[in-house]
Amino acid sequence: MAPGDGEFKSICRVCHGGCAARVTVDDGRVVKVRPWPGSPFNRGRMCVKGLATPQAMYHPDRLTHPLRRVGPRGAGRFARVSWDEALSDIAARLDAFRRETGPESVALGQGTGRHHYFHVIRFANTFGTPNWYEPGLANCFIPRITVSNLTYGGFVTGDYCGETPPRTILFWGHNPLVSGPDGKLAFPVRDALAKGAYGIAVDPRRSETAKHCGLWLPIRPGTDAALALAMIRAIIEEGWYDREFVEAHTTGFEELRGRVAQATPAWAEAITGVPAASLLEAARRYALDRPSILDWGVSLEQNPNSLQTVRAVAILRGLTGNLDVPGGDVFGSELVAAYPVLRQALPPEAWAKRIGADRFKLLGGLRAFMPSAHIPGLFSAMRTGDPYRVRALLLFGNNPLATVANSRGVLESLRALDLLVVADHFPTPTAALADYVLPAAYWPEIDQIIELPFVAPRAVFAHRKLATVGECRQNELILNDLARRLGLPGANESLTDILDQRLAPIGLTFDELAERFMVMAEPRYRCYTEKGFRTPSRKVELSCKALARLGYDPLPSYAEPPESPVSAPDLARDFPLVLTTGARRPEFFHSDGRQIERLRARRPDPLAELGPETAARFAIADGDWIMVKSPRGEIRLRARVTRDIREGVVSIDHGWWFPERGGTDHGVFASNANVLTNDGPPYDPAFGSYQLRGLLCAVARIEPVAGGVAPAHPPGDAA
Ligand SMILES: Nc1nc2c(c(=O)[nH]1)N[C@H]1C(S)=C(S)[C@@H](COP(=O)(O)OP(=O)(O)OC[C@H]3O[C@@H](n4cnc5c(=O)[nH]c(N)nc54)[C@H](O)[C@@H]3O)O[C@H]1N2
Ligand SMILES: Nc1nc2c(c(=O)[nH]1)N[C@H]1C(S)=C(S)[C@@H](COP(=O)(O)OP(=O)(O)OC[C@H]3O[C@@H](n4cnc5c(=O)[nH]c(N)nc54)[C@H](O)[C@@H]3O)O[C@H]1N2
Ligand code: SF4
Ligand SMILES: [Mo]
Repeated sequence: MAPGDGEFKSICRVCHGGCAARVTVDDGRVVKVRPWPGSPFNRGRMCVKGLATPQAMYHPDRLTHPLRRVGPRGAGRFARVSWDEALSDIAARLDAFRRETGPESVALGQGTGRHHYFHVIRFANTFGTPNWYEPGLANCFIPRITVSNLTYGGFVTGDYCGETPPRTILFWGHNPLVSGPDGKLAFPVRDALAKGAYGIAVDPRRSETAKHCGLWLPIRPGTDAALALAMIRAIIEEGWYDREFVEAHTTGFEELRGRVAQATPAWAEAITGVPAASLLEAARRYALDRPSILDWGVSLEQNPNSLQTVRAVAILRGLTGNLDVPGGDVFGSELVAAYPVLRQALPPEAWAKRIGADRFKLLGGLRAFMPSAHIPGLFSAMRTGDPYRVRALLLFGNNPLATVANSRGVLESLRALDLLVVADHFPTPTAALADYVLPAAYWPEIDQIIELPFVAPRAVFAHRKLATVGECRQNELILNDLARRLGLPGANESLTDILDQRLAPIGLTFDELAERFMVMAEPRYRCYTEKGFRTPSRKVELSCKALARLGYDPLPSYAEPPESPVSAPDLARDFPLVLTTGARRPEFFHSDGRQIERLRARRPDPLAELGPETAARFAIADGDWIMVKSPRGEIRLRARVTRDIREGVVSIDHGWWFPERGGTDHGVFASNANVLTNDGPPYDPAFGSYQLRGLLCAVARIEPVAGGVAPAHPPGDAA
């Protein structure tokens, strides 16, 4: 037995989740990952992705040492270098850019919220660049958080683990049995449904979650705000709202009532395709069969009316009093101190240079929850130099060639850079374009505290480094090393110093937390009865004054998606179907995991789901390879013909590339949903969100290859 061998408690972070796990280390290697039964969140269960952790960590493709580009950009030729060589050259070049074209010409990017999230912001602030991004700021989760803060003074989350079970759960554009996002794991949701909660799903697909629901509302993608407005109206006009709560704890009721006056069930049915009777039944149950959870997803944010869509849905909680009550939606918050992102280090003149901040005030302005750059604007600046040159991009856990809208535009942007640095676990298509590729640590290889502020009850766990693979390093340590070389403020603070600072409010050091593994807060309910809600009015803001002050509509409204059969009938002649992208799959996390054999074996091909009538119209059979085309491009996927989707809608997977394929782009343009999406305007006026769900498309069957045998990758691809 080597020192450090044994069995350890840890917490899986392949997704946002946070399943407590038992990790077996033998001879310095992680050999097994199993669930640990002591956490109320996963209760002794884990999913296939988490269980495949050892296969991912020791995969032959895993990046294990730093690489420097030796051929032309994109040729995919790299040479091994030491960490010192890589980081000293990167630091020298960043320093030169800072002096020549200003710190704002250096951008940082990261993928969806992972352990290093705040450290990337810390680095950007201390380096002096306002230009960092994360896909969620405009299109995922931050609109929900911001709207919750504005409407009821904090983010709320379903009380799945409390003593009072919910009676009704309204799942809106959300499939938590698969996605279990943001710290709320699939398992307690599954248990609540199994114990008899009545589920309602608003989803164009009868998703895994919808299959466990009593009522499915098969909505036309992109029209959620119309449905929500009509539900608001029904709840008000039928008298289903909580009168006492509304009178005592809300403002703007009469204005809201006026705003939704025309939003009849028939009006909403014509727009959304949801039968009026189902809409009324959903509204009645959610309002009256209490306590109710409203569990909402990313679909509400992937459209250019995200602010008002999220607002319309958020208001339902306020009208029905399902807020801060046992078995309803309760407040999450941080148990520990905020990560020291050193926001004050960013000079005021840099704030003004943040790309998009002048237009999208809740994305990049001073009132934004986590001020960041607008991704389409930033990528456009890389390729056009407008409003100024962005010359360098440092990426930590982001594969924009696969996951950012308008993949072809992203390629052009990345090619135009003077310096691209990519820290990742695997050689992705994005990494193939880099000047430096840095090997990042996997979750059992890092020290961190894993906080779950958006679960009930709130929890914090310690993550201990249990193994090291090759020369892989934790992202925070890479950034700290660069910060030291550049002489940035805070560079001498170690990661342990930071973790100890954060844990001070609960009176523990990182080592002490690691001993205990997990600390959980007592649940609290109805705090508003003492101090009111944490909004300026101390009430739930049905009409939101803060929005009005920023120049946005204080009341929710519906806007037809810009590319739809209604708003673009001419285009719809050539592209007659409605496209939605990115419904999550259990095996993969976005673009991750395609090289892990046991995951890929379960889902070998990218899928396009469509209904039997729609398929028949285009002579498509289940299992055929098809072309899905939008005004931006075309990709190939395998058809799944199913009754579990609204007719006239095509739902496609996102994040696809083919690690097994030759070439340097690994077929990232063959089946990638973002070849079809658009990152151009219109944008949501507050968040800068753009349409990923509710576009137009056409489909056609592709001739099967000889013998009808499924090709290893989509047919007809030149690469
Ligand atoms: N069309 C369409 N596009 C979408 C979406 C959609 O629904 N439709 N969803 C969007 C949403 S909501 C999001 S959040 C984004 C996600 O977009 P991304 O975050 O870019 O997606 P991932 O593929 O999860 O992560 C990118 C890379 O991070 C690497 N990685 C994982 N963990 C670590 C780590 O700890 N350190 C480092 N250095 N690297 C790591 C992975 O190997 C992977 O290559 O995609 C967006 N794109
Ligand atoms: N396994 C796995 N888990 C994940 C991820 C992953 O890639 N893989 N990604 C993580 C991330 S970053 C995120 S943001 C979350 C997202 O997780 P969720 O919020 O659950 O979102 P999705 O699964 O993308 O979509 C949920 C449902 O919305 C439906 N839908 C599509 N378009 C519309 C629409 O216009 N309106 C409505 N009402 N419904 C629509 C889809 O059919 C789908 O069933 O998942 C997280 N968890
Ligand atoms: S649900 Fe998420 S945290 Fe849990 S095992 Fe799966 S990947 Fe890991
Ligand atoms: Mo996301």
